[in-house]
Amino acid sequence: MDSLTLKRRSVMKAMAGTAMVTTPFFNTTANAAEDSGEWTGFSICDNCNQVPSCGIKFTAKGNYICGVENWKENPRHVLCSKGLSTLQRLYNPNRLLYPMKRTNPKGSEDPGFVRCSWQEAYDTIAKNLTEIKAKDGADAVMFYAGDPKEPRPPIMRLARYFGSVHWGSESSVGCRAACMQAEMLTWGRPSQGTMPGPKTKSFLVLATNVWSRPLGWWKTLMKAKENGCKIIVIDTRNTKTAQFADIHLAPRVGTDSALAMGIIRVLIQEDLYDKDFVSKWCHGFDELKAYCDQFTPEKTEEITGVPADLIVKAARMYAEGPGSFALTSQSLTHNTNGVNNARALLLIPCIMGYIDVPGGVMFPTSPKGLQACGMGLQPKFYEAKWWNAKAQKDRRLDKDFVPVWHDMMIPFSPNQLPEHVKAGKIKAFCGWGFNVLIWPQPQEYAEAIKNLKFAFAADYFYRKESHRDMDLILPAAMNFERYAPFGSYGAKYAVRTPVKPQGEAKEDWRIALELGCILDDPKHFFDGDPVKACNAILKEWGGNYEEAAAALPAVSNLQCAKNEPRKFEKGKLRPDGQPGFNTPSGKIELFSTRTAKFGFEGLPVYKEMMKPDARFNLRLINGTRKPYITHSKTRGDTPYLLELEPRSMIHIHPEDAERRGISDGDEVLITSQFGGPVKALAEVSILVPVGTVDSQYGWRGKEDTQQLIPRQWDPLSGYAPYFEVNVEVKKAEGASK
Ligand SMILES: Nc1nc2c(c(=O)[nH]1)N[C@H]1C(S)=C(S)[C@@H](COP(=O)(O)OP(=O)(O)OC[C@H]3O[C@@H](n4cnc5c(=O)[nH]c(N)nc54)[C@H](O)[C@@H]3O)O[C@H]1N2
Ligand SMILES: Nc1nc2c(c(=O)[nH]1)N[C@H]1C(S)=C(S)[C@@H](COP(=O)(O)OP(=O)(O)OC[C@H]3O[C@@H](n4cnc5c(=O)[nH]c(N)nc54)[C@H](O)[C@@H]3O)O[C@H]1N2
Ligand code: SF4
Ligand SMILES: [Mo]
Repeated sequence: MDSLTLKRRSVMKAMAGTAMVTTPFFNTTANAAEDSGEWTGFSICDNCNQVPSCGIKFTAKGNYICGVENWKENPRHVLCSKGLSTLQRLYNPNRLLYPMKRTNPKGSEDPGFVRCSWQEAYDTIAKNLTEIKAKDGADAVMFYAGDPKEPRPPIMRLARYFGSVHWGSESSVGCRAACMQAEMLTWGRPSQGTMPGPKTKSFLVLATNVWSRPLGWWKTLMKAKENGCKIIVIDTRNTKTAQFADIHLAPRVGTDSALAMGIIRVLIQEDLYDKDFVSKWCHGFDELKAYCDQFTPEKTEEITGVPADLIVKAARMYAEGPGSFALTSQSLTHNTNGVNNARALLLIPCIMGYIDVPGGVMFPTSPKGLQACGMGLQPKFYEAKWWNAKAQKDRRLDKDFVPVWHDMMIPFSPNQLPEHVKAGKIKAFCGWGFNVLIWPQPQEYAEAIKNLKFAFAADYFYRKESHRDMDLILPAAMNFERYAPFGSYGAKYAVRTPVKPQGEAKEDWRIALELGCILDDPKHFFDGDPVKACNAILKEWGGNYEEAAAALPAVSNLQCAKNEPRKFEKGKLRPDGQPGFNTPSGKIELFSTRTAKFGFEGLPVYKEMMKPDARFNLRLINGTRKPYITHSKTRGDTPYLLELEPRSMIHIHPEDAERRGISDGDEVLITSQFGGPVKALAEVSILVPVGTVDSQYGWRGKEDTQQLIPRQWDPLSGYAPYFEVNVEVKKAEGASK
């Protein structure tokens, strides 16, 4: 018997009978679960996944959760429609509850999935991955997580110990990480801005949709306005936030770099910027000044569509600051000049010197090394050093595709998966929450999955378009059924008291850790126990899962340095302790030495978007957020949300609708140069400006708008132009209301 088989056996033995972990502090819950008494529990919502997750308090009878409400001690505690309806998802009869294996050859319309045991599933995975590693090397196995952010830390650890550098996630396909990249290029760390406080005089909302934020976001904004803070919204559409703003600048999609340069020019010409801060702490001001000179208010109006006088007015208003901003968006980066568009806007608070000052953009202090869960949670846990070492970096397949991204980010860009599979460089795929509809031209990614030697995915549901050609599908436990990860809110953390998973579902952390125990040393994987893994992370910051559970409903604290302004002066923003910022020049980079090093422009320059023509004459924003939709997920999983919007809808301006003979509620066909026609219902609305339509991505079949998007990329991030393409919209033949 080989050592792999031995390890597998011992793990399976240890797992036998562990339907529920029996750590002592769970006894009350576990007993309650058995005797069907009523009890109160706590969990974290994972439905919109991008925000720090909201806390949920629930009432259960035995193992059955019968009600959810706001967990008011949690820093995020106002549940939205999606959070409140997670119970419908939990008890959806279509849930995937058992491991499934295919019985028909790949490519068959019916894959013939049948139930199998976890033992068989793990054996199959171990056998295939070990064989591929022996023959083609560990890098031929790709590890991936889609939008779900919670499972990522142990998957990264699994990839690292398996030895594959090919870890990719939705953040490296196309989410907020390209904005993060813009932030890092500018001041050397991620910062999506600081919500306005008592000292904030002006606040820029950068392409952030109120419907994408937790409800508390809107309340903070309303309060700031009441306190006299001026709100400037830069958003192509006439959103709720835009209507409430003091000034709404509505640039055409993808023209934000021109708008930013126009604003910067006013600030420089009128001597409103912070000269002292710029000369001491910024790199590249002269280049910026020379470049922005061409963006006169009139020229900027011509490019962006924003009236010249409004540009001047907004610049002056922001100069009244201290001012801050919110860049929680993904939208700015979803075009072929995306990172530059985001970077250019970030330079506005920089030249105003609003950086790390009260009322401005305060970089928060967090427990040392704490990162967003989606980026791995803790460098020590996912072993950042290993990922960043040259030996690993050099092997990554995205090195030539996106050199700047490759240089600075840990997840590799998986957007060339079809090419890598064709070239025989990727042979196997291990996915958690995998959805082909995330990509433009999804059929090419589905084809790539089909052509792999081996693929599995863990999910809540069986998704035909993504899973049909996989070898195995594993049932993932939902948020109410899992311990890991804890909710993380700066220096505070919140733990969960889960119910027992339905069927044979397992939490993602457990699946990744158990696979680690089988493929590597169980000691590296906390014997497969998610709570032990959380404790290894929390220990670094003085936290502990059991103690935090005993303190519920209160949330607990982690060790964290006190925040103070102007940390850059005291060497607190750089790993070497020197004053300045963590960029190659040590300063805020108005001109990026990093992008220049790779042959790109150092300044965040303006570039023209794809041109409309006589036929394809409406710009499509393919995927803006709505309060009751999350990506592709909420459509079939949650009947309540589906009831609110049962079909793909597009917004079209009344003038554009009239010109095309389209009335509210008509069925329309959308076509682009790259695909279609795709069906949707029209909602005639001034939410969108003339010349622009918006849609929801994530609908399936004839409503799948991803067919309209080409596989073209922003060379800095590798992101697709989801929001750049021009389309034709016409009334469907015989369409009626
Ligand atoms: N309800 C809900 N909330 C969510 C999600 C969800 O699916 N549903 N998803 C979560 C995730 S993963 C993410 S990444 C975030 C995304 O969060 P956001 O980026 O805030 O959401 P979007 O609605 O895509 O875009 C924000 C705004 O950008 C504007 N916009 C589009 N293109 C441009 C442009 O070129 N320039 C300017 N200035 N404005 C532009 C749009 O009009 C829109 O109002 O939301 C998170 N929250
Ligand atoms: N056209 C267009 N494309 C886009 C975007 C856009 O705005 N427009 N937005 C981009 C952005 S910002 C994002 S974040 C992505 C969305 O990223 P996707 O990965 O496409 O997100 P989802 O549709 O939520 O699908 C995720 C899958 O994960 C499963 N799942 C959910 N939670 C869990 C979990 O905890 N564990 C496991 N194992 N599975 C789970 C769901 O059932 C679903 O099958 O799309 C990107 N693509
Ligand atoms: S905003 Fe809504 S969906 Fe997002 S975490 Fe909070 S309750 Fe869940
Ligand atoms: Mo996202």
